[in-house]
Amino acid sequence: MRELGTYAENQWCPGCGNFAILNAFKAAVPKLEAAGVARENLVLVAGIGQHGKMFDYTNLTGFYGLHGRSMSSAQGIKLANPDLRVINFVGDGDSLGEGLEHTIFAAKRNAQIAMVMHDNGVYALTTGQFTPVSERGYRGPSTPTGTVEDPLHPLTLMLEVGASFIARGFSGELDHLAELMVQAVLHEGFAFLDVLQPCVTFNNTWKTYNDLVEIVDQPATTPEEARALFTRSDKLPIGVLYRREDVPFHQRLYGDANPIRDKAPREARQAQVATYLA
Ligand SMILES: Cc1ncc(C[n+]2csc(CCOP(=O)(O)OP(=O)(O)O)c2C)c(N)n1
Ligand SMILES: [Mg+2]
Repeated sequence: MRELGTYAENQWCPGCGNFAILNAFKAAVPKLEAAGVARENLVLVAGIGQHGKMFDYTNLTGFYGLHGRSMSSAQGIKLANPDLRVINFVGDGDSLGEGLEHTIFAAKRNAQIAMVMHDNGVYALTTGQFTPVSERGYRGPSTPTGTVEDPLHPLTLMLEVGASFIARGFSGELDHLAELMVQAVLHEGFAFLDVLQPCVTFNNTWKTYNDLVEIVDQPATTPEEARALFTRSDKLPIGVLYRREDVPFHQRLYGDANPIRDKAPREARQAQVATYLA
C-alpha cells in the first residue's frame, strides 16, 4: 500500500493542532477505502495557510488552490469527474474571510465537497492577524488593542446558507475526528466540518476546548434544534450535529452522467468544432 506521508519537512510549531488533523486524515483514508472509496478517487484540495500544508504532507492526488479560492477548484474537479470524492482543507481566514462567497455558494448549491475547516481563530501563516471567527478583544498584529468586532458563528452560518451536513470536531479528539472526516467524505452533498484547533503560538485555546468540548452522539433533527445545539453556551458540542438528505449539485445538473467517462472521442469533438467554424 502506498505510504500516505511525504518527504516534505514539517514546518508546524510543536504542539500545533494541525498534527492531529493530519493524523486523523491519515487514519480516515483506510477507513474510506474500506467503505469503497478507492484511493485514486480521493482528491485533496487545500487553501493557503498553515492548514494548506496538509497538501505537502499527504501523498494523495490533489490541488493547491489560491488563498480563499480552493473551494472553486474543488467544485470544478467534482463537476468534471463526479466519481471522485473531494476533500477540501481550508483555513478560517481562508474560507470565511478571503473566500466567504465560494464557501456560501458551494453550500447553497449542495456541491458534494467535504470541507474541513482548520478553525484556529487566526491567520496563522501570516503571524496571527484576527479572522472572522476571532473572539472580540483578540489581540494580534492587526489589532494590538483588541478587535472590536464580534465573531461569525460558522455553524449557524452554514445552516442558514443550506449546508446539508454540519459537524464539529476537535484536534484533541483524534479518533473521533477521523470518523467525522469519513462521514463528511461519504456524505452525498455539501459537508461542513469545523475543526476546533488551538494555535499554540498565536491563539492558545487548549484549556477552553479541553474543558468545554463534549461529544454528541445524535444529530439535531430540525434546524431549530440544530441552532440551539450549535450555540450552547455551557458546552462545545462535537460530532455530526445536523444532516439532511438532498440531491447534490452535480446530479441536479446532469443526473448520473460523467463528463470524463462520457466524453466523445477526439475525432467527434473535432468534427463538432468544425461545424461551429464553418
Ligand atoms: C489573495 C491572498 N491574500 C492574502 C494572502 C496572504 N496570506 C497567506 S496565508 C494567509 C492567512 C491564512 O490564514 P488561515 O486561512 O486562517 O490559515 P492558517 O494559516 O490559520 O491555517 C494570508 C493572509 C495570500 N496568499 N493571498
Ligand atoms: Mg486560521
